[in-house]
Amino acid sequence: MASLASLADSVVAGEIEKVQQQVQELLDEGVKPLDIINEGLIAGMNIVGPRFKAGEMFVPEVLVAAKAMAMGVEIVRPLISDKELFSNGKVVLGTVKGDLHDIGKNLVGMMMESSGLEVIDLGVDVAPEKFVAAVKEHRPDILALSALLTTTMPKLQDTIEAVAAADLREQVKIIVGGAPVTAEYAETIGADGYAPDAASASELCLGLINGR
Ligand code: B1M
Repeated sequence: MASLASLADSVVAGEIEKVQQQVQELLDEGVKPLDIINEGLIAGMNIVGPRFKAGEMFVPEVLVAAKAMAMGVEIVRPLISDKELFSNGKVVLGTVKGDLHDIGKNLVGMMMESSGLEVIDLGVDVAPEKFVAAVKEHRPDILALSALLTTTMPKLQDTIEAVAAADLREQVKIIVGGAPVTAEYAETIGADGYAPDAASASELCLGLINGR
C-alpha cells in the first residue's frame, strides 16, 4: 500500500512510474490532493535539495527526481487551485540577454516550485525590457536573474537598472545567480540577494518574502 513517505522516497529515487502509481493509489484511498503534493511529492524534493547542495546527488539525478515530482503533480494538479498550490509567493525567472544557458536556471525554477512558489519562467536570452514587462504584468515578489557567462554578467546590472528606471524597484526583490556570479558582485550591482545553487535560491526567496 502506498504511503506519503514511500511516495517521497520514490521522488528521491526518480522512479517516475512508481510515483504516478502511488499518487493514484493515494487518491483512491481518499488522501487529500494537497497533502499528496506537500507531504509526498514536495517532501521528496525537500530531501533532494539539501542532498544536491551537499554534493551527495548530481544534476542528472536531480533532474529525474524533479521530473518524477512533476509527473506526480500533473495527476493531482486539476484537483487543486493555484491559490492553494502556490501559497508562498510569486517569482519571475529568466536567463539574461545574450545567454542561452538554462540547465541551472531550470533547476532553480524546479526547486522554487517545490517550495510552494509560483514561477513564471521567461526562458533564456531575456532582454531587460522583457523582464520589466513581466514584472509589470505579473507583480512578482521576486525577480530572479541567471547568468552563466562573464560576458553576460553586466546584463544583470542592466536589468536591475531597467527595473529601477520603470519605477518598479521598490515593488520587487531581485536575486541573481549563476556560476560566475558572486555575493560581492551581487552587492555591487544592487541586487537584494545572491544564491550559489538551486536549493539556496528557493530558501533565499522564502527569506526575502517573509522579511527575514
Ligand atoms: Co557554455 N559555457 N557556452 N554551453 N557551458 C560554460 C558556462 C563555460 C564555463 C565553459 C568553459 O569554458 N569552461 C564557459 C563560460 C566561460 C565564462 O564566461 N567565464 C561557456 C562558454 C564560453 C560558452 C559559449 C560562449 C561557447 C561558444 O559558443 N564558444 C556558448 C555561449 C552561448 C550563449 O549562451 N550565448 C556556450 C554554449 C553552451 C551550450 C549551448 C553548448 C550548453 C548550454 C545548454 C543549456 O544550458 N541548455 C553549454 C553548457 C552545458 C556549459 C557547461 C558545460 C555547463 C553549464 C551547466 O549547465 N552546468 C559550462 C561549464 C561548466 O559549468 N562546467 C559552460 C550545470 C548547472 C546545474 O549548473 O548552470 O552553474 P549552473 O547552475 C547552478 C548554479 O550556478 C546556480 O544554481 C544551479 C544549480 O545549482 N544558479 C543560480 C544558476 N542560475 C542561478 C540563478 C539564481 C541562483 C542560483 O538566482 C536567480
